Amino acid sequence: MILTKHKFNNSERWALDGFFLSPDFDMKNSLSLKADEFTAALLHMKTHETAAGDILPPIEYDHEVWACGVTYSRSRDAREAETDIKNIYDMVYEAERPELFFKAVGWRVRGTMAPIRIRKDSHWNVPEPELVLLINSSGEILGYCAGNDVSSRNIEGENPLYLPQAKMYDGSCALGPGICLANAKQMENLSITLVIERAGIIMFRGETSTSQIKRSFEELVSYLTMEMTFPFGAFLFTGTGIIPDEEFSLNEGDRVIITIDELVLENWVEQ
Ligand code: DO4
Ligand code: MG
Repeated sequence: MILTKHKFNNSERWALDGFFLSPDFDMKNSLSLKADEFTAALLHMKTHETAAGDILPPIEYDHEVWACGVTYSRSRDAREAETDIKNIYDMVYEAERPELFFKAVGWRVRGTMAPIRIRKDSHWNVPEPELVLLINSSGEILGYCAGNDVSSRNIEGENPLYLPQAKMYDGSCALGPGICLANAKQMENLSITLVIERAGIIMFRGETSTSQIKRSFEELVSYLTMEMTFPFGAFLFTGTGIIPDEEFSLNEGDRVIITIDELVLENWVEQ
């Protein structure tokens, strides 16, 4: 089951598998339901109206988006190479406590077929293709979408304390195209691919699988929810397992296509 959000008649409507949900559907309050009640509510709200209108990011304006880091060995290795401050990424990769950081508030998130951005004060920028979890207010995993944690490598590499500036700015967070409802077990072996095109030419192609992640999705959620309540649920990036080679940096106009199983998130880069 895939949940999408659409711009329709100057308003916004959620849809399930291509059919609008009733206009009364309230995503935020529905995320206080338990997982089985949430699915039942969606089925109850499904209409026979075919969904139409541009696809919006599958999130509400004041939802919080959080992110985990260094959960795949590729992420640890690339970051150890980009910084002079040694071992911190090794240490967090091996530590019991994962890295967690705030990424975006819902209104700042871009959807599929929308622009993402690179910072004007950064010269080394990459997309990070990640599986993003949707959790409810009880911390249950309800599903996932594809996410792009667009990042500046030189700002984070200069000093890890600059991470919020490397990762949080307008156009640095994309989610979409919809939310695939699934439990953690069903997410254990999903393929993730990243393709970057420049003027119609493929500049980079990388692939991984969620089976390569160091930690379980439940573990990541348990740290996020340990000392924070999310009455309306939350989104959680689970870290990247694909980082382009050191020579690569995003340019204005590049197309970034992230595929996670059947979900395809496509964006282009604006300055
Ligand atoms: O430590 C920096 C952030 C790591 C990250 O965003 C990732 O591994 O995906
Ligand atoms: Mg990341």
